[in-house]
Amino acid sequence: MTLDVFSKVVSQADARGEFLSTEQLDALTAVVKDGNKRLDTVNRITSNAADIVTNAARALFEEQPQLIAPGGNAYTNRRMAACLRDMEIILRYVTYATLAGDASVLDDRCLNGLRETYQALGTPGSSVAVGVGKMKEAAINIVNDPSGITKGDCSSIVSELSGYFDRAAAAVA
Ligand code: PEB
Repeated sequence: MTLDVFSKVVSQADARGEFLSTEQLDALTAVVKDGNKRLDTVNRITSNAADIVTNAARALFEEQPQLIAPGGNAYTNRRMAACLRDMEIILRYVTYATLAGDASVLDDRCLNGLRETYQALGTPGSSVAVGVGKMKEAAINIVNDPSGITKGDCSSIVSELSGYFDRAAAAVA
């Protein structure tokens, strides 16, 4: 089930027939207090998505030139386009999970069955994972850029964000 951090806590508490605990309420309070950091993070990645995808793909092909050589998994415009599109889809779901504060949308709508899809296609999931790692580095740099934004501690949202990229990479590696 696709949930955000609030509905997730509600559904867990309801499953046990319990009120929300103090710890849960404290954690949700922190999410609300840091809401602007979350929205800024999503906004920055979203506005730079095309660059993040293109640069990550370029770096991947530099490291693994066999992918774009004749017979490679990203050889021909059709496969190259499919590859860039896949990276963009994964990045898009990472932004959704970051907004929701919960990985379920990423898991349910993107990662579920993706490894098997790549196996069936003969697409190297480990290479996709490397591409995802490169998008992660780029996204973190963009999010941490101190220019033009209120200064503050972004370590918590950045570590959450990294977790979603790691999850995507692990799902296909
Ligand atoms: C997943 N990717 C491909 C296909 C699907 C996905 C379902 C088959 C159908 C098609 O070609 O469009 N679709 C994609 C996704 C979701 C979805 C993530 C989630 C909701 O619905 N080739 C490489 C790189 C890698 C790559 C390693 C990093 O060399 C990807 C990019 N994906 C790639 C390629 C194909 C593909 C399809 C090349 C085409 C494979 C082929 O037809 O030979």
